[in-house]
Amino acid sequence: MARKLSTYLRHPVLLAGILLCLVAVAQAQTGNIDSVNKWAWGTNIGWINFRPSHGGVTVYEDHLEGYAWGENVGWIRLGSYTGGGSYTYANTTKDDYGINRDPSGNLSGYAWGTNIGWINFLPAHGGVAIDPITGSFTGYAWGENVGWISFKNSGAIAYNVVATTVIAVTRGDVNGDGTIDLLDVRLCLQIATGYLDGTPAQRQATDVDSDGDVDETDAQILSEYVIGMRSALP
Ligand SMILES: [Ca+2]
Ligand SMILES: [Ca+2]
Ligand SMILES: [Ca+2]
Repeated sequence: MARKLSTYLRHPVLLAGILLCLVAVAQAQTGNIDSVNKWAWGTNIGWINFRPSHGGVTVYEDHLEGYAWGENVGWIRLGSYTGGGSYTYANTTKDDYGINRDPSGNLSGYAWGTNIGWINFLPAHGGVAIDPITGSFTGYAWGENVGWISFKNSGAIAYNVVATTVIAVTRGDVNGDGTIDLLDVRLCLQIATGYLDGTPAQRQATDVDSDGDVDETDAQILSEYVIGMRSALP
């Protein structure tokens, strides 16, 4: 027999658990798109907000989840999955659709607009990517009923969709492309010297000696590893 809600409310541990769940749901809905740089532009449908109230898009390492809001077209869902972590959409049935992200940041797959149908993130003559370094979306998606949707413009009317906490990078792979090479050494040096800030995940990946900071020692260790003087990271 189901317990009454009042039973849970009298039990402080259960109540704390319920509250934690509610907080987790609220955070998941907010997503990880920047609170200012959250706008895409549809040629025929106007602004699309990737961090709307009561919604929000989350960029995970290999897929996207959540909802964007089109001012003229309503909710646009970036994927049918809601579990976070690692996931790849098949995009072969209406129950398993969404946007995938490859290790270089290129997107593919379909979003679904309640009022506008499928939106292809890897159309002919277009395509969308998320820069692994900056989290910036670039390029064009294609809505079957609404035409082009643009994610960045630096002209008179500047806009961009930018993810804030992008990628769970592995140690040493600073740009999150799946290999550890000289590009990562360069990024490590740029972060160590303060030329780049890096995202929290990148700073974590760059701290190869795991002492909590990013400095020349990390750059030295990483470069020794890349040129073969070390067989493993510490
Ligand atoms: Ca790399
Ligand atoms: Ca360090
Ligand atoms: Ca150090």
